[in-house]
Amino acid sequence: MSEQPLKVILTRKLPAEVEQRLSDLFDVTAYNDDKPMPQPALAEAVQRCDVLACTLGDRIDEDLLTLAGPRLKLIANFGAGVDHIDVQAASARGITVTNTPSVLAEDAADMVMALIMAVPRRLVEGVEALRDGRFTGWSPTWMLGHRVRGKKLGIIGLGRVGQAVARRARAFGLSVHYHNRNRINTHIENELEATYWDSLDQMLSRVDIVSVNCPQTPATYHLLSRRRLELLHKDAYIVNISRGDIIDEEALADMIAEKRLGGAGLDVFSKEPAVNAQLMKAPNVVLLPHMASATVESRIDMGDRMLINIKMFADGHKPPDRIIPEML
Ligand code: 8YV
Repeated sequence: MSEQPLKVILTRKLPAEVEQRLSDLFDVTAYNDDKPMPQPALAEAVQRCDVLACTLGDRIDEDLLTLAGPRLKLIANFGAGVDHIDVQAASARGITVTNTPSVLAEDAADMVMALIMAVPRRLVEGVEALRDGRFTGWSPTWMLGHRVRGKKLGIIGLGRVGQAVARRARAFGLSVHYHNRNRINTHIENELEATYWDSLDQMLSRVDIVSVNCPQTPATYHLLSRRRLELLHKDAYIVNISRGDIIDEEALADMIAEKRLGGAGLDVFSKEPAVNAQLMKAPNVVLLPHMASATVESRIDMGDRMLINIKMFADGHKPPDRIIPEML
């Protein structure tokens, strides 16, 4: 590595302390806007930096990577999901891609639990009823939701976030079921008292609540297809804080409108920031603006994690959070 500090281009405004720490170590150019960097600016950035520090919302596809200059050797993503980056194309050009896993798992799992509680217990409907002046006093028959305790939770993807969800879910009296690309080790399975389902279809037909916690990859695109959603019973709930396209969103919206599902708690959408109009209107859904990891603590930790990856790379080591294309 040369003595010159690496040229790092930040595609998005990050918490001030993160930007400061990065600037202390590297030659940083920050894009000081809280919007995704426009594609022409990204094209210009990849030509003149050693490290592109990007985030979700940036489209780092093959066309963009074709324009990359010879200096670009690391794409350090601020965030866990890398579905917006063509990791194969990067790897083919000798560019390493890293992400920031682990650090946001606990906060994301809290949000899953918040949605698991909010939908069956009609939290948002209750707040709205009160604000609209429809609360005329306690009633034995008004605002009845459904009990969470005793329900079966099916987690799709028992990685870091999925495991953190499972731990919380047990405390709420839910039984934990999971489907994962590979069965996890027995020690963790026993600790979580989790039942593994090799067949996603079979798990879906038996659970009451589904939590989507797998990454979006070509293999998980519309994993919850219309056919699979139809395997769920009509009072089942779906929670998704991962990526919108893992669910066939139109099918989900239709089924909710037709009362063939109990409801949904969604933090992510197919065409963010646009939200499906049918979902917007449904009373039994809780919709959030992609904020599962939105805590000051997570965002600072994500920044630190990104910095560690860049620093390790700058020092000539393999960054800890390398994405291995074959693992996607
Ligand atoms: C989300 C994210 O909260 O890191 C990402 O890629 O999108 C996070 O901000 C994530 O969906 C949690 O699983």
